[in-house]
Amino acid sequence: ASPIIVAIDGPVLGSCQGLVKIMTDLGDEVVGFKVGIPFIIQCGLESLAAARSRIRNGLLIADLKLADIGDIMVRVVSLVKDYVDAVIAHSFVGYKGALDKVSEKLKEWNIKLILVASMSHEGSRELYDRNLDSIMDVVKKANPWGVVAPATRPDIISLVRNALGADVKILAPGVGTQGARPGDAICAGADYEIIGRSITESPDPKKAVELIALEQEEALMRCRR
Ligand code: BMP
Repeated sequence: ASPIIVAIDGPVLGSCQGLVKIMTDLGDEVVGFKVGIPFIIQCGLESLAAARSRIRNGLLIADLKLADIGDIMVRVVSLVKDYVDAVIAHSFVGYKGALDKVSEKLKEWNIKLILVASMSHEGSRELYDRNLDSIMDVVKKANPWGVVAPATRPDIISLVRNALGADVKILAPGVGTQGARPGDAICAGADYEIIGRSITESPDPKKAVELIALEQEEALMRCRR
């Protein structure tokens, strides 16, 4: 499979049931799928449950962007824990009384924790990037399976990789619609590229994935030469 995680931020292929179809069609071509809040609100947990019961290959991530006190974040995750392999939380809430509780509970539930280390939009510089050292301290304490870092700013990906070492997965959004080129984030140290609209809104998502995968391979050949 190519190092792509497909972001699903709403009904796909024209409906909520499209999730099962796109996961079936692309399941062998990509590493996994990230389902966002717009999809969960619009399509409901039953759509997620349907996808989980039918599709078993690939990672299924609930992008809840949790940012609350620990007890409430745990309560939110308990609602999706039977349907997903991983959840995404913000790191700026800190460890004590927040991510400590999430981290502990997720271990018990065998669900992977992914923390936002930095974001792909311009405003991320205002808070996340300016405080990257403190953010990295929080991330290290929470000991997540993976972090999100921006494909739009590969220099930040390299800093995050250096700070966290090789064992933490780096998932990089911002490819395609937001302007980053396929493969550049991986060249900078990311493991996977999170890609949404340029796949889900393509008339032929499978073809879109094939073209992106090709571009990733070409970029890797250039940077690893
Ligand atoms: P798209 O490729 O359509 O721009 O989608 C990117 C996906 O990654 C969206 O689901 C968005 O919520 C997510 N994302 C992002 O774009 N930037 C971040 O910094 C963090 C994200 O999770």
